[in-house]
Amino acid sequence: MDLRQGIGLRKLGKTVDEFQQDLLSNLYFRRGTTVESASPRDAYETLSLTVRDHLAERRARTAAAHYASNPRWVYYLSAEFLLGAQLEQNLLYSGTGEIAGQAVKALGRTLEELEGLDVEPGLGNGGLGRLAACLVDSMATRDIPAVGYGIRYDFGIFKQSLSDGAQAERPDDWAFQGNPWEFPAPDDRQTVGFYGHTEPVPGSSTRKKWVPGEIVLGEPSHMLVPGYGTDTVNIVRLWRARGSEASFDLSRFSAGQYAEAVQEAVRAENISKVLYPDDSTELGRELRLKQQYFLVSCSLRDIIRRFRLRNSNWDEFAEKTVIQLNDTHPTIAIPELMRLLVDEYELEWDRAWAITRKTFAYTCHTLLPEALETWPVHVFERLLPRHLEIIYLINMLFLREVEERFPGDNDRLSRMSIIGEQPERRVRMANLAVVGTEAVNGVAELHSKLLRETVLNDFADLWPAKFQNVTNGISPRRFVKLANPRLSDLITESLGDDGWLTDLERLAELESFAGDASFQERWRSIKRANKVDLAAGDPDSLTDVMIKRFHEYKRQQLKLLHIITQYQRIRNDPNGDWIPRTVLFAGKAAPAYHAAKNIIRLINAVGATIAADPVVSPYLKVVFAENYNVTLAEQIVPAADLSEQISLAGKEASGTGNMKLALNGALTIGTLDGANIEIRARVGEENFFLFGLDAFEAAERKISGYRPADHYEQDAELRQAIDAINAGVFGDVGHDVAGSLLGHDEYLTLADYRSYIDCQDAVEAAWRDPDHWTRMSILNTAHSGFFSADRTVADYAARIWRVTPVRV
Ligand code: HBZ
Repeated sequence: MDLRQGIGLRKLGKTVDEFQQDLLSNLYFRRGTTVESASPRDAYETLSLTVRDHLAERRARTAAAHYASNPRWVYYLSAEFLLGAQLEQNLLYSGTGEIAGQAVKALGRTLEELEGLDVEPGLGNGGLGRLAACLVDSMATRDIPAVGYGIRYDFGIFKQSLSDGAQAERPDDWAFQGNPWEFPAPDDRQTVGFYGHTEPVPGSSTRKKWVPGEIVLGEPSHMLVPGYGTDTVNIVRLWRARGSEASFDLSRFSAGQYAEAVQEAVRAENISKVLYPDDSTELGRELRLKQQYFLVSCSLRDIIRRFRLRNSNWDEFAEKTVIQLNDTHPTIAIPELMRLLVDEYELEWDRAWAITRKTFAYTCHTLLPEALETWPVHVFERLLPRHLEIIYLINMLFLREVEERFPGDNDRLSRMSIIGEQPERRVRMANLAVVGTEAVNGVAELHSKLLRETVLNDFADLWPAKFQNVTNGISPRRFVKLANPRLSDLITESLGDDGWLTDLERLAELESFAGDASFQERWRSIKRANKVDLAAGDPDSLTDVMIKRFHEYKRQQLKLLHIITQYQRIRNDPNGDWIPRTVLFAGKAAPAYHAAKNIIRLINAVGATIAADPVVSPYLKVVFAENYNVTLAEQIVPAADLSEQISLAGKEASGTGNMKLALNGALTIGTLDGANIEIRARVGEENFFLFGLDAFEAAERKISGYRPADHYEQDAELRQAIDAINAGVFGDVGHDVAGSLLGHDEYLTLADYRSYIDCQDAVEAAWRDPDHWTRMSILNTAHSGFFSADRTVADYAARIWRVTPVRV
C-alpha cells in the first residue's frame, strides 16, 4: 500500500461536528478515558493531540515534497530553543482555532481553560534561545527546507520566585505530565563516544582510530514547526541522553548494590538533565562540553544519514547542506565533521576541509569578553582526544596561511591562534568557528561592525568578505497576532486584510492613520484594555517596562536610580503635578551571579518602601513579575507604554525584546546600542527617547580613566539617591550595589545617569499630551515591520544560506 494514500483519510477543513468526533475518538483511544471521567488534563491532552493531527498531516506532505525535490537544506544547530507555549500557536497555524473553540464544549471545557494548562518548554536562557525559535518559525513560513537541532533537557531554565524580595530558584520539570507535542523517533537513535584514546591507522598520516571510553545513546524526538499561511511543517529535533543496555550492571543489582548498578546510566543521562542557566559567562564545566558534543555528534550523524538517503557523492555535501551554528556552543561540529569525513569515510584531509568550511556558518551573539567560550586544553584532551588532534592540525595549517599573508607578525599569530597560551592553554571556540566556516555574522549593524573592528578584527583583515550582518527579528504571529489580538484586529481592519502577518512592512500603511483622532482613540483604548488584562497597576498610569535577563551590562541598576530619584522628588514636593507611573520589571538572574541577584533584592526593597509610603505610592509603583518566560512576555509586551533599552552602548549585541515592544506600540527610551539604533532610524528620531554615551564615547571614557565618584560628587540628585541606599532607607540591602557603582562601575551607570534622568523628564512631557504620545506610538508600530524574523530569514537565505524555498 502506498502510505501517502492513507494520509488523505484525515481530511482537513473540518466542521465543528467532525472536529468534535475527532476529539471524542482521541479521548477514548489515545487518552483511554471518557467524557464523564476526563480530568482537565485529559481534555487538554486530547485537544492538543487533535490539533497536532492536523499538523501531522501537513508534516507528512512536507516530508514527501522534500524527499522528492532533494533540496539544499538548512540545519540550525542550537543548544537552546525557547519555543514558547504550543497550543495557542498551533491552533492559529492549523486554522482550527474557531472550530476547536466550539468543539471543546463537548468536553465541558473552554479553550482558555485548556490553554492555561499548556506548559512552555523552557529550553533556553533568553534572547539567543528565543531567536532560534523565531527563526525556525520563519523558515517554515518561508518554505525553507530546514531542521532545528537541539537538546531535550529534562529540566529547562529554572523557575524563579521571590522570597523576601530575593530570587529563589526551583527546578523546571516541564514535561512532568507528558508533552503531547512531541514525537519520539527511536529508529533514529545515535551512539556518542567520549573519553578514551586514539590509535594510528597503518598507512595513513592523517587518519586515526578513536577508541572511546564511554558510550552514550542519543534518543531523538521532535516538535512540529508549522509555517504560517503555507502547508510547510518543519521540525525541531531534540536529543536526550540515555545509558546503553550495557550501562545497567545487573550483577551488581543482584548483589544489592542498587546505586552502583545504575551509576553509569545516571552519568549518561545527566548529559541532557539540565539547561545551564548562565547566559553571559562561561563556567567551563566539563558536563557543559559534554552536552555540546552530544548535540553535535547526534545531529551530524543525523544530517549525514539524511544526506545519504538521496545522495552518494561527498562533493555534493556542501551543496546540499548548510549548517548554521547558533553561537559557539555547537562549534565542535567543525572538528567532528572532519573526524567523520577523514576517519570514518576515509576522505583526504584537504578534500574534507574544503567540504567542512563550505558547510558551516557561524552567528555570534555577544561582544562581552567573558562570554567568549574557551576550554582548557586538558579538559578537551581527556573528553575528546581525537577532536583535539584535529583542532591542532586545523590550527597549524591555518597559522601557516596567516604567516604567509602577514610574515613575521607573531603577535597577530598568537591572537589568531585557535589555541590560547595565557594564562593556561585553552581552545578558543570563536576562533575555531571563524576559521571553520564560510560566513560569520553579527546580529545587528553596530554589533557586526564592532565584531569586525574589535573582537574579530584580525580575522576580518584576513577574510573581509566572510563577515556579514543579519539583524535579528521576531515572529509577528506570536508577538503581535497571538499576544495582542485587539491590536491585530485593528490592524487587519485598517489595512483591509491580514497579509501583514507574513509581510510585516505593510504596517507602514498605518502611517496615514497616525493623526486621525478616532483611530488614536481606539489605539489608546486597546492599550488600556491590555493593561487591565495584565493587572500590574493602574491602567491609566504610564506603564514602564524593563523585561530581560538581569545583567549589569543591561543596567537594571540605572532604572533603579531613576526610580529612587523620582521617589525623592515626590517626597520633596508632595503636591507637585506628578505623572503616575507603574514600573514593571521581569527577568531572571543566573543563580551564581550575585551582583545581579543583589539588584533584584534592591528593586524589591525599593518597591516595598514606595508601596508603604502614602505620599509617593499614588504616583509610583514598582512591580516585579516573577518567572519571566515567553508566556509572560506575551502578556506584558502588549500592555507596555515605555520600553527600557538602556544597556551601555556597545554591550547589547542586538536585543529582541526592544523589537517586540516597539511593534506593540511602546515607545523606547534607549541608548545607541544593538538594534536600538536601527529601530530609531526607522521609527524616526522624534519618536524615540535617546540618551547616553555612544559606543565610541563609552570606550574612550574607560580608556581615559573613568572615575564614577566624579559624577557622584557633581550631581546632587545622584548623590542623594546613592546616599539613601547607603543610609538604609530601603533596608539593609543595597550596600553592595552602591559599592560597586561607586567603586568601579564597570558599565558606566553613573556616567549616563544625568542624561537618562533628563530623558525621562522628556518622556513625561510627551505623556502629558495624549494625542502626541498616541501618534508616536502608532508610528512605532507602523515603522517596525523590518523587525519581522521573516525578513531576517530572507536575509540569511539570500546572503548566507543561498537556499530556495520548496512549496509543499
Ligand atoms: O542574543 C543574546 C544577546 O545578548 C542579545 O543582544 C541578542 O539579541 C540575542 C539574540 O541574538 N544573547 C543571549 O541570549 N545569550 C545567551 O542566552 C547565552 C546562553 C548561554 C551561553 C552564553 C550566552 O553560554
